[in-house]
Amino acid sequence: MYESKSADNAASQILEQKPADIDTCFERALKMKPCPIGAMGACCRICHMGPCRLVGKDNGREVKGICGADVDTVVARNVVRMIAGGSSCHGDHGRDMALTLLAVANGKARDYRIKDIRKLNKIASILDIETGGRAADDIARDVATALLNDFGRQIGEVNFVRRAPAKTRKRWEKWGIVPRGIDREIVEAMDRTTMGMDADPDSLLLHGLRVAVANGWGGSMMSTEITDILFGTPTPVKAAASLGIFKEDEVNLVIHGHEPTLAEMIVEVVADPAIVIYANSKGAKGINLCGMCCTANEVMMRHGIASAGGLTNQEISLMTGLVEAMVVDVQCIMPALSELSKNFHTKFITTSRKARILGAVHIEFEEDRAREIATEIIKLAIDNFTRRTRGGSHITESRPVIAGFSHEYIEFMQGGRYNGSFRPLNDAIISGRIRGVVGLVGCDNPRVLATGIHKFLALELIRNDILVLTTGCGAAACGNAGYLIPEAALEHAGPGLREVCEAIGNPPILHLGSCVDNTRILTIAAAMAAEGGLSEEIGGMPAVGIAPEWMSEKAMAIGSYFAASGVPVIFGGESPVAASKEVTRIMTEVWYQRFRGALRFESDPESILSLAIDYIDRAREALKLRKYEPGTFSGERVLMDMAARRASK
Ligand code: CUV
Ligand code: SF4
Repeated sequence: MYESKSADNAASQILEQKPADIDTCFERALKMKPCPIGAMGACCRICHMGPCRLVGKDNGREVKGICGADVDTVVARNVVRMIAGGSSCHGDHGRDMALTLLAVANGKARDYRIKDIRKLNKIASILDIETGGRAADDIARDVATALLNDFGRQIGEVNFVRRAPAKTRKRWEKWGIVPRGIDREIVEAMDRTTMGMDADPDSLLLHGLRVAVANGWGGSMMSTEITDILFGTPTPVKAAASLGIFKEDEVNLVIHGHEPTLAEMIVEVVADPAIVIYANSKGAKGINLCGMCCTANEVMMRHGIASAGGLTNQEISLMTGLVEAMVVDVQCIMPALSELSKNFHTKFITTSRKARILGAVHIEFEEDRAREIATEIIKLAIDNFTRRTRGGSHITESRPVIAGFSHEYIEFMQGGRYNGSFRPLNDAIISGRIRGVVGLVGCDNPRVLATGIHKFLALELIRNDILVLTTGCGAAACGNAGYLIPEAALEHAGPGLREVCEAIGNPPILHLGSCVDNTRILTIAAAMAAEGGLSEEIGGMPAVGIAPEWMSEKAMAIGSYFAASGVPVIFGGESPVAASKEVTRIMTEVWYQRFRGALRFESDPESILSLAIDYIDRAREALKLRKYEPGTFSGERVLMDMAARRASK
């Protein structure tokens, strides 16, 4: 039996002191044996003739479901439903952001105002919305309306698909996966995977990709862009990360979940001198606002709010005994928090109608009363300060973090406001200083040494001169490990990557934000293709996605949109398609031929690393780039476009 624990230092210290009668996901992971049939994708419970378990042989023939569905069909349907589930989650997140933008534009959410007019104009111009001489609210109303139409559109194309490189779009057109409307594709996924519908694994999986593209270039991307418009496009900011961020003499308020709308208002209200005086009146020195999971990423990127970590730290944070209140909205919130909080003085507060948990205090968020609700929540936390019973976890270590690498800033840092471009990055890849780029993203997971595989891969990748872009709980894992600072480049990066980082002053691992902000990586990849000198499409770039500890359906959606966009993606853990050789082959090989991307599963961390490096080196070779050798680069910075490079061959 494996021992389930966390590779996060502070987390393991707290777990070691844990009273025996308290369970966390780590203990539950040890006790809960995964069903091996479900784990490999071979369980179908789509209709009530089943559930059918498609394992073993029957008189030498493959076992079929009662309806006759074979294992390939069942495995494919299960994956497509996962993609649909994850896409719904991030799609609804995008929809909520668009509705907030609309409410702000219509004066129905008066506590908010549009912070980034530049970005508003940029998005408006992508959507062909007139900006000249118009009031920001009018532009915002049109932008919100245009993006909201992406959900219910029946025919046509999701708007942001046009941001993908032309060659990438051609592949989508050829294989019929250009998404029409976000909701339509998800409904069709549910339809096709119902009993008696699509039984052809390839056809099913192609639709899975269509849903995923609607998520990546639709729901998730609009979420990122609108969040920037409303709350500001991130620029680098210093923050702290660790379970040691809680303060014994202050009110500790944790904001956990995903949508930053309420969190932004809480950030604003905790800075109000009147509320600080109120906290003082209860004997607290101040209010210490802390983030958890992707809400943490959102407010860290924009305000430098400290993060307590990712998925597996959520319960442990309460076990410090220092949390006056944890307020949650949607996504990745363990229902366990409600019961766990009863062991401490902690108030556990749910705020979304979509995510209610029994035993929680429910204060429903309404955007037209945002300030009032934020104030109510903060006061509840302050009033709870005097009820604190425990002395605290006495963990004080915390790591400095530099976050805030929006795609706009990454462009800016390579040459300034007027000369910003992706030329230097492309050149660094061409010259061999940077071997390639990896998006190291996704959840942390108690089924493995939690955050441990993220940490291992992060260091190994930068040692190999691979620039790492990170989001979500991967970013939290790297942050808590102390890897998100420029000094990490000096200490761990290979010579070429170090040189680039030193010239620009950036860390070798860039924190790009929350899970929806994986779309920033799409935007960067599209910009790299447009810049020239590498691939003309996203496919063929020396770039790989890795989600080594994934657990969420959202991860499956994200992995699939990267695969469809042309990025080979490697997921850790046991393969949820292991039961079907055919589905595995389609996702690994057929997708690679058609889209130059793939989604594959590999549980061994060393193998994940070598697979990733292999994809990168093969892409370099196919692009006829200099063979990567550590410490040797082509002397001068080459400034050639695709045509010039072709001519010189
Ligand atoms: Ni959507 S999806 S555990 S918090 S990255 Fe974090 Fe980010 Fe996975 Fe969830
Ligand atoms: Fe069994 Fe077919 Fe029903 Fe699935 S759809 S549960 S395989 S009978």
